[in-house]
Amino acid sequence: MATGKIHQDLCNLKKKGDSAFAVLADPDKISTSDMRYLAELCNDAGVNFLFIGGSLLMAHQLDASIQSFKAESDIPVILFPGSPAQVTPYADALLYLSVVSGRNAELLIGQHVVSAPVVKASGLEVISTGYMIIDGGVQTTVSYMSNAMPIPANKPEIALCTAWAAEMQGKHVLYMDAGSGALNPVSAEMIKKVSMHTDIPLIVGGGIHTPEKVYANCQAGANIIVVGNAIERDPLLIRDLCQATRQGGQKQTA
Ligand code: 1GP
Repeated sequence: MATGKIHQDLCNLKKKGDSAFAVLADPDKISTSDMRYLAELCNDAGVNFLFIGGSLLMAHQLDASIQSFKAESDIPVILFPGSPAQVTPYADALLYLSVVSGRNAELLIGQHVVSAPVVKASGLEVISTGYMIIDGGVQTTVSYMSNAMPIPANKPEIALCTAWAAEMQGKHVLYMDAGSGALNPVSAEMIKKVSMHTDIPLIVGGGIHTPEKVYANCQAGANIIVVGNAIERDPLLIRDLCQATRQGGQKQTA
């Protein structure tokens, strides 16, 4: 399948050993007017991507949130959907997630079949994603909603074999997620193991709060760092997290 510009950008990050920063916005938690403010902060800090979506959305303002953001920013908007109902043509790309860490057939292929006509018609760039939920020390929404066991945090070899399987199945990217609000983010050791031995871009998120952890993850080989909760609590953190990503990515390249 032909891939698009955003996927190419991610492949370039992997090739160069570099990192980029993504803010995760949950449209249930941010008002559409605050999305404009968030866009300004992202522009000023040099954020690379906006991820948008949630395991469970109740407020029906996904389209309006994306439109508000796009009114102020050219940063690409990537859907990170918790369900097929979160596919909308207002975004630029879709992380087409298969929960490869679980054994729930619905999240491996079932919901993809159901949503295929909508995804096809959307015109979105589709980025096929091997999504790996890693135990973050607490039951997260994604872990509960996926009805599947996460990969144990202290088993990097299971993470690597899962990543290999996803890569050999032809997934475009890998996403290791400790889940939003995780107590323990994915360890640098696990990131390094997966990154060193795979050739597709690696996205890492869940429970990341500090520039130090961002920097360590970039050095370990993460190509995109995703932060949601910490930025909801303190939007001004975006600048420091972005800077840590640039510094960590350069270090990875060196
Ligand atoms: C969750 O990776 C994201 O899917 C972000 O997690 O909200 O904990 O930053 P946080």
